[in-house]
Amino acid sequence: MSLPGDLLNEKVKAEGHALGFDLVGVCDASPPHSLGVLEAWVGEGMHGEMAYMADSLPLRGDLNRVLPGVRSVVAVGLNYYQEPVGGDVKVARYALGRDYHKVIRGKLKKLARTMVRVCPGEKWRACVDSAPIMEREYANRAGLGWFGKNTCLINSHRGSWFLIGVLLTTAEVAIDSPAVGGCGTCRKCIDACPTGAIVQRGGVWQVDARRCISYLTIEKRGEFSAEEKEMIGDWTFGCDVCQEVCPFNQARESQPLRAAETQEAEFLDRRDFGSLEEILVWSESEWDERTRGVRFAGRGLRG
Ligand code: B12
Repeated sequence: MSLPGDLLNEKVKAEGHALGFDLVGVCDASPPHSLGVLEAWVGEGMHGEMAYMADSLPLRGDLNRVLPGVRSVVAVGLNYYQEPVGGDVKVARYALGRDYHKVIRGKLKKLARTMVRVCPGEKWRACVDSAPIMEREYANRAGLGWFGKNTCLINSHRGSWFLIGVLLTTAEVAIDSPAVGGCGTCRKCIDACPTGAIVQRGGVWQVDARRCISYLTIEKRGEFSAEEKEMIGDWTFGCDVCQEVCPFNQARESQPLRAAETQEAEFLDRRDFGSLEEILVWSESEWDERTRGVRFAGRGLRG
């Protein structure tokens, strides 16, 4: 027999926090409200060459496709903030350590195993970017944060330096309130973005991936045009500019959780080289050996 929904909510939060998640919340599994925003974004071609974003569109409207009978969504957030220490090659903070997909999925699977014991007969499925799920919307509905103008999910106390994972379940877990907040008149991220990638469409702020340094350095295949090279500057994997300038990410005495260093040892900077020149003399096997499992190594030595 399963526990009542409110006790399940308490249990999943306690277990989630014990596993190291900084944020845990629950929402219902009804279809996403913002599918139209995604459709318009893809319709305008803002996804660039990320064909998976267009191909998976028809699947994103119903979580039953991912877990038949799903009733609740547990959303988790894991802080990855750190000051880079390992070298002078510019890598976005989320990619300095072990691949977050592996780290979060590992913890979510542990959480799922515990919850199966608590409510036998119910199903739990861990997802981190791996399934066609609008993670930011469900995380918003579960109370983790609200949509900033840079499109990142921002938690009023913690800012936006957290990664998201979700655990779908057929169990009926009591839900939390959606996060509310907003950027007000602030437009620091829009003005600071070196490539003008943050644009407004129909009153909603979006990132035109084709101009986003993160997309250009991680997702885009093939050669860069001269304009793209100029846009990328000295970033080698991802970009943090729109988060670095965000007021919600500035440490303050009254907000000790903003830009607090991550407690996740697996995320710590694993670059063991100083400069790009050093890497360029490595062999493929040396690269594989020295960057195994590290997120920024995703594009390989040539990348
Ligand atoms: C494709 C993708 C990218 C693309 C496109 C980014 C983008 N903004 O769309 C690229 C490669 C550029 C990218 C970059 C980055 N990404 Co990315 N990315 C994704 C992915 C796979 C899908 C995002 C998506 O659906 N985009 C389509 C657009 C239309 O959706 P959206 O921007 O989320 O917009 C929503 C809001 O605008 C919302 N909305 C706006 N107003 C309102 C109001 C209400 C009431 C509601 C309900 C909704 C709503 O509606 C839209 C649809 O839901 C997600 C993982 C996932 N499965 O969701 C990770 C994800 C969004 N990325 C993440 C990260 C960390 C990054 C980077 C910071 C990495 C880096 N340092 O380089 C950058 C940040 C760039 C930026 N400012 O977005 C995290 C974000 C965590 C967070 N706190 O928000 C995610 C969630 C991955 C994860 N599992 O943690 N990413």
